[in-house]
Amino acid sequence: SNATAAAMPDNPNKSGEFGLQHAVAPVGTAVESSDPDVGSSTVTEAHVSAKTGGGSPVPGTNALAGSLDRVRADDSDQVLTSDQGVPVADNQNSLKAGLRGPTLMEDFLLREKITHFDHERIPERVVHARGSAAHGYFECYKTLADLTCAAPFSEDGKRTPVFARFSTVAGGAGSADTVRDVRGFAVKFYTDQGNWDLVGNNMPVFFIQDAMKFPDLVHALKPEPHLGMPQASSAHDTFWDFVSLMPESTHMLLWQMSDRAIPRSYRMMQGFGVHTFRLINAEGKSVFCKFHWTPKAGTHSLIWDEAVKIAGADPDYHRRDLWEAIEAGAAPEWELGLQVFSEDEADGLPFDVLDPTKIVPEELVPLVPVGRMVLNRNPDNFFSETEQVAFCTAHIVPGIDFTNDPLLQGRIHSYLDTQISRLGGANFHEIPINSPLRAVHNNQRDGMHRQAINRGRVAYEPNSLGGGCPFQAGASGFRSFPQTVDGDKIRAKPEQFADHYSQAKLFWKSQTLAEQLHIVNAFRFELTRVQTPAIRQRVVSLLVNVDPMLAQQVAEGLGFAVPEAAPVLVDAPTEYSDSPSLSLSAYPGETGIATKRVALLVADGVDGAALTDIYEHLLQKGAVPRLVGQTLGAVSCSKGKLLQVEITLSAAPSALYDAVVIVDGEAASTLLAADPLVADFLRDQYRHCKPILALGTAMMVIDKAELPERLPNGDDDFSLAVGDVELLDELLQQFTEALAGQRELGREAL
Ligand code: HDD
Repeated sequence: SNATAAAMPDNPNKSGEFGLQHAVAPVGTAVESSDPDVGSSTVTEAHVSAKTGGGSPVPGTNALAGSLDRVRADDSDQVLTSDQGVPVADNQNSLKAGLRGPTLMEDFLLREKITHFDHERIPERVVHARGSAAHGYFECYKTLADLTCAAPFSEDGKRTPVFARFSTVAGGAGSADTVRDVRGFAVKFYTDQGNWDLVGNNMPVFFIQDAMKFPDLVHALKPEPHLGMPQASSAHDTFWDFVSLMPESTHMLLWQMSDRAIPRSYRMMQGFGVHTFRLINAEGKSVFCKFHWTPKAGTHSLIWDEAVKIAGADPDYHRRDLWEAIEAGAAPEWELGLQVFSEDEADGLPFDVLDPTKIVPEELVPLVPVGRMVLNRNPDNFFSETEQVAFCTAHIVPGIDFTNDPLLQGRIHSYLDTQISRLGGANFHEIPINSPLRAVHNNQRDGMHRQAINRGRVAYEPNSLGGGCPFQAGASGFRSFPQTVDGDKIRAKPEQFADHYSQAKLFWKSQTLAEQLHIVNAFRFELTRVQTPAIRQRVVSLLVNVDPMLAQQVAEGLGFAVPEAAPVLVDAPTEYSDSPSLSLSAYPGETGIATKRVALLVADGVDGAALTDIYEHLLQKGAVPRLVGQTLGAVSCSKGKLLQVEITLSAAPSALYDAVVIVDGEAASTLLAADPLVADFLRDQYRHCKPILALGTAMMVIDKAELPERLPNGDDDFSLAVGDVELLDELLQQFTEALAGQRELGREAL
């Protein structure tokens, strides 16, 4: 409700949304933003800067939230004006020569309004066009000063504001959230040494090894150019044509066909920096490092059939989920872990750490938790923040450096370059969401849309007229790691890059049986959509090198015999033992049932007392219960008070809920059992491996839907909590435990 939202600490200045009484920042009031002093612009509990907007920071408050106050506009209690601030008397009628006459050229108000409207759109991102973002902070557990002088890791408990954007890759800005795709995981750290962008994905490897192939990959992936189809999908000929001719993509293809590509929520997926990066400490000593984000809510994915249904029922599913969790105060959280290794250790690994199609298995280099990211504030304006945010792999800060990964090297150019076309010029760093908390001082000048009013006559260095300012930071500034480089100019790859299948094998054998089944089904689906038989065959010939059974099962679905294996280019491919951390089942999560959505199916005659108890129980544990009925309005209850239906079966189908509850009540159960929508609802809940709680007469509804009582292998189905009303407490506990964990994938016949 508005009352609870207004009481929320993280969104204090969205007054317009919460009624006039909350208006605090009328148009034109600027919050002090002078003197953003070095080193004090990152909020720890001890630090505040002028750019934070004043006041003592509440722990967990984002310094950026304050710094953006200077540009936040609030229309509460304000008169409508033109862009020039002229009060507008009539916003309904254009200025005409006579009541029925033509519109006058002099109608500057009409022309200003229409002109602005005509130019409201900017080019969408060439990839990752569809995304959602939020503000928050990164908190370092303990200083990492021995490894890096990077600002976010300089003190125990230090908090650095962040803005994180999650995205799909292939689809346009208006495409559905739940398509099969890689997800972007981009984090901008507003550190007190400038902005650091960690622009990663929810998978730790990539399709290609060299940036030279990126435009080819994306052209193959995007809708085919002659007919503009398919939208937001890799299931078409050009994509599979390209990857089948690029055996280095095999490892990534397994990740992309796995459940990682259909996450339940942005809040429930891992993030990876993908490349090997460098950390450098104050003495100039350097180590290699991989970045991992692990969600506190655990890793949870959709079932493919469910993902398809959600794409229709709620194309904004992930966007809504992120927004609602944050508005409800259930701030999503990830732990940052590092894999740190020396260059010598890297030399001893059985693969090249500069190859972005390879992971560093956690069995070889352990993952060390170093901090956490909490996202606790939604943007105020989608365009100004989420759309205009410009991530760039070139944005690094002292203490962090690149490696020679040839994919990363190309990205360093691409991200800066693309913003110039997308955001209209070289001054995109001045757009508020992109501007660093640390003040910018240099001799870059002019250009489209310049905001800063640089004072004085000096815009060059060295100078004497400006007292030599701004002066070089020297040792405290950014310095590249002085790696020795010696070699011939050459267009080629190291030999180890050619070991394309070993890690794909490692991934495959580290999956549970249920996960493997999903991978097989995904390959079958995508390749069935491919029309060219030779392409299908070529993909399967890559899979033969991963696992003959995998190839066999995919080939069976496509109706052909397993083809010969694609050539293996290395003499002695690496043998790995399996790596349990590569299975999604490794991360059940720590947040219980919080934010999980539960449908309580109701009809007249339902046991209102039990229903209210269960509803309260779910609310208390942070879940999101909804009374789902056949129509809106009140239902009369056999016990307890009248209850209002919140949403109907047809408006919010099963796929939108993580679990379902039906309580006792003869009349209600009879009505529900007779409704084919209810049977569909339950079958989908079952098929999507979700917990079901049914009490007393509700058993007749379950029977009508013909749900199996046991798992296909004969085991008990713990996620099916069905029984007499007297067992309510016990069954509710069983149901809650099932809902807190991962899904009962054992329901799917293997
Ligand atoms: Fe990229 C956007 C992640 C390879 C060129 N990329 C983009 C975004 C993410 C990634 C998360 C969206 C950022 C946002 O939310 O605004 N990209 C990756 C990862 C890669 C990768 C994890 C491999 C490890 N990308 C990659 C290569 C190139 C690009 C090799 C070009 C040589 N990526 C871009 C881009 C985009 C982009 C064209 C589109 C919009 C943008 O940058 O700002 O420059």
